Amino acid sequence: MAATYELHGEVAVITLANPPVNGLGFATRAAVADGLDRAAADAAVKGVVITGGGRAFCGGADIKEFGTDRAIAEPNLHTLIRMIGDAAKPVVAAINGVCMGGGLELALGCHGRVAAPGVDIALPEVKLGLLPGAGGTQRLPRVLGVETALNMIVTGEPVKSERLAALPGQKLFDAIAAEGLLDAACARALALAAEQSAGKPLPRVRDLKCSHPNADAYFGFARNTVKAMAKNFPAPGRCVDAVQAAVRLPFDAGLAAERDLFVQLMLSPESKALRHAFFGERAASKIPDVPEDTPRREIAKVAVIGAGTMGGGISMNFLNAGIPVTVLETKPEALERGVATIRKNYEAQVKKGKLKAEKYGERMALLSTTLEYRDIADADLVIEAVFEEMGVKETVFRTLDEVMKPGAILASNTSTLNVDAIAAFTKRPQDVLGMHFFSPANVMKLLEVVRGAATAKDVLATVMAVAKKIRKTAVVSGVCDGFIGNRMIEQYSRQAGFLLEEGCTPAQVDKAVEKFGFAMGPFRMGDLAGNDIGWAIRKRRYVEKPHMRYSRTADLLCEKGRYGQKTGAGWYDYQAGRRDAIPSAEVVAMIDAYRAELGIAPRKIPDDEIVHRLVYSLVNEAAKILEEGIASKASDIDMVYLTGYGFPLHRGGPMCYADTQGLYNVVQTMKKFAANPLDDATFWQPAPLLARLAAAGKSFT
Ligand code: T1G
Repeated sequence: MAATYELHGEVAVITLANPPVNGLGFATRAAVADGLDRAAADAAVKGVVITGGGRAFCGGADIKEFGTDRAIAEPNLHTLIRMIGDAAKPVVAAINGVCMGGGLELALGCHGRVAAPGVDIALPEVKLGLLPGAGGTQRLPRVLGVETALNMIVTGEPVKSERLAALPGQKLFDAIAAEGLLDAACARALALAAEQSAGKPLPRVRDLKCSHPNADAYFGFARNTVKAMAKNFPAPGRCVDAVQAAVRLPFDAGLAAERDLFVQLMLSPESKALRHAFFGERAASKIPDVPEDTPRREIAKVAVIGAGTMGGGISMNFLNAGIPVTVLETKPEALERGVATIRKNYEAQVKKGKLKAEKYGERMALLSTTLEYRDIADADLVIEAVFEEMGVKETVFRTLDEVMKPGAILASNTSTLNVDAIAAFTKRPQDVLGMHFFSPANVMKLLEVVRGAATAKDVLATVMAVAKKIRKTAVVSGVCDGFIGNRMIEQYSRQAGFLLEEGCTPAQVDKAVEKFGFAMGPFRMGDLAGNDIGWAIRKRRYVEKPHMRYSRTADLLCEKGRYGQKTGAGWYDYQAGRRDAIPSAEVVAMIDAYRAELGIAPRKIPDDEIVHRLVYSLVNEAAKILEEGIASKASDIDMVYLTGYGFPLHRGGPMCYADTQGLYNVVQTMKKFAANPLDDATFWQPAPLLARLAAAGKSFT
């Protein structure tokens, strides 16, 4: 049942019942409409209350229905809200838990609104690349004022109900009911019925005036502010247009203007990308063969082996979540250095006002250090973050196997080494897995959870739940060289090197990719992360994959000691203490000389070829990863790239972007790349899955 109907004295109470957040899907809308009809037909009913069952009043329109007939099937949200406003008897919303998007728009269509304190009130549509499409841009300004409403609509951020109720002159809430929300709402409905009997018309938000004393100046300012913050996203600007229409036009004309803007945004690639990312984030935590109710182990204490950059950052994630951490090192000075770095990071946040001093103290109080393995024996989860060399991992995991209590989860932060091999150093491979954090570990959202062949399901379920607690986007990867992200980035880096050989400069490649939307191009990224890291990995791969050709340009750079920002020079030059990447004549000359040595005549390479060779190299490798089962779904791969590699959110990730280009077109473009003798024809053979989907006119997602 998508909504229930029951009488509370002379008031009919309609309760939304579409768990988990009472999304206003077709069934729910139809059930509410039926309830309204029943109440209208029942002479004993004097008023109606609409409320939400479970933990939410309503989380908005049912996004899962978007793009299907059900989303617009009558009664659609507009019709339902109009039915409420036109009802002969008063309809009051009793607002609990969460009231967002279409849910708030439904409440705004009611004649009255009573909320519990602490309710999250929001119009978050902009986060999906949309705008409130059921009257929110026309009604919210009428009850909160233009500026407060526009700010909420453009940011999409929730505001607590009691804060809004305290705003002078607000007409959003008739009351805040700390207790007996339903009774208070029923009383309000009966009071409105009594006023109505005395000849007072039912109050409707649409009948309120909407104005601003300096409208043109204010909206001009708002438009400029929004343009600056929403570089690749059209929705915030359209939100300004819709709210301005509320000031300029009569209500129904404003509603029509809002509708037009909403439809434009719904069809935009940016909104499709954002909706894809919304569901992708939630889908990532679901592992096909691990049931949601798999029991989890309790993680009350964590140990981290290694107090280096990664170990320190990893520790901070748990301290931030209020989980005690013991950091183990082999030398006191390493511990001191590690703790000093954690302190410095927190102090910087306190200085910027991002962290309260007492919170900083609380977190540091949860941190302890030791040189003795016996001191971490009772930890529930231990994360190894030592030097990326299998011999060192072996020593650590053999020791952990000896020391750790039964049932402790043993995780490695390795970024490429074989997790099954690591698990084999222990007698408890079922308790071993990879937790690959991305640097800086206390900042980057992505966590690759690497599932070993023996990793137990409850260990996986536990780590996925811990990841949510430390606010990471966890994606499960199988075991292969580089897991998901780094295996794909290897092909991306190869293409970047080939582009230099064929005629590009580092700056040209970076500019093209940054124009596409990446936070940083491959060469600026290399200078930031350290070119020597890739150098070390390539040396290992030259041995393991002799057939795989790489451009020598990156090796030549490292042989000159140009590791990047940390050595003051990399692909770019850097001035002391500054991070600005200055194109380097020396590096361009080095590439020119190397190109001449290879006998390659440089050619002008267009930006779209640069972008497509880099992005489609990710897509082709990803299709193999998907087919091999290393990743279980395409959206997981997109989440890896959106949260760990700076892939532009408005493109939705490599797989989503390939789908918007059409897989047929992707394959045709790859054929052109395969025909380039200076490229890698073998690599550009479409992955079998990609070829099959393209031939069948299908998509990844
Ligand atoms: N539609 C469909 N499913 C939804 C949903 C929605 N609006 N909101 C959440 N879910 C699913 C979610 O996918 C997950 O599913 C489960 O509910 C729990 O979500 C006309 C057009 C409400 C604050 O943008 O912000 O109204 O993975 O894990 O942490 O103007 O969900 O379990 O299968 O996030 O407690 C506008 C989006 C829609 C709100 C709850 N509304 N949702 O957070 O749970 S567009 C939104 C949220 C609209 C109108 C327009 C959060 C939440 P599964 P969760 P949570």
